[in-house]
Amino acid sequence: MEIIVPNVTPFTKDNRIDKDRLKEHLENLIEKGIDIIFINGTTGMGPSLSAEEKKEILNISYDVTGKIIFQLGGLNLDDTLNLLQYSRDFDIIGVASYSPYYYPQLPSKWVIRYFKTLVEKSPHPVYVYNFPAATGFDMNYELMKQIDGLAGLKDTNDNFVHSLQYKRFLNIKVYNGSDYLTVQSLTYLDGTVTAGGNYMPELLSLQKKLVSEGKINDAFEVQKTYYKFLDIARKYGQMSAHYILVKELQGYDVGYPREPLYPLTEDEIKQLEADVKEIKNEYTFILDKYG
Ligand code: ELE
Repeated sequence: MEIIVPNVTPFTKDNRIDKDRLKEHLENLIEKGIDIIFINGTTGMGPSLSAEEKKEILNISYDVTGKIIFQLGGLNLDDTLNLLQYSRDFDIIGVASYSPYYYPQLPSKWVIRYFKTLVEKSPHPVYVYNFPAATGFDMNYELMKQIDGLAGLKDTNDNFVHSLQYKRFLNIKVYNGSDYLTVQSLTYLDGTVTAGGNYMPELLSLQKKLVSEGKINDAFEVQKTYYKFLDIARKYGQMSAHYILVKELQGYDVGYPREPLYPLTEDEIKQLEADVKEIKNEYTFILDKYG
């Protein structure tokens, strides 16, 4: 069972990747027990990154750990195949891609062909990143069944039955990517991919430990606290709130998101800080109680 964090990508004020901050952040996540880092995911603003930047992030991350799933999808297949080639020299867990997105009503045979091409050309195990709410396309288990050689799938989906179907009908690793299904995914699937792990790695590791010890009810108690901070993130726009929450709960700066995902305003930051202050004691209390 694995806990996977799709890391935030720190940008500088002038919109470049902030290497030092990215490194510091990943070091902290690994130290706190995160098993795998999912780079260039949604939380990492994958669709806003150029192919060169995706490479740069792979290089910086690899200085910290090889426990990486390298998300390299995009709408220019040449770029994606070049990134696959480039990844050859890195000893990583695997590569991943979301399905081609934006274009409406893509014939599923094209999407299948896309993933088959990745499997054929990849030097690493290939994971499908299914996020129908974002891509407009659902790589359901019936489509997945038509692609041989896939290593696994991350299903970012609030419909847990949908995630369970992959486990039931396919012999691959299955992770659910909804922040609110961590304990459920650790219990019934191969693990969880959760953005909340960026700012709550201790609570995430604790959920894994309790599930592995069979203490599911305790894990649910920890998850209740996890939920409270997730709710705060969503109140302000989670993609940008992540940057402030890392500072509040982990104590270091991860820079800025990339516009048009705008950073929170000063007023929003103040309100968020007040929200965190109200429940921050609970974070340490729950760690002491169950840790
Ligand atoms: C998820 C989001 C999902 C994380 C990634 C992820 O960033 O690559 O609101 O729970 O659907 O996409 O954290 O957010 P919710 O897999």
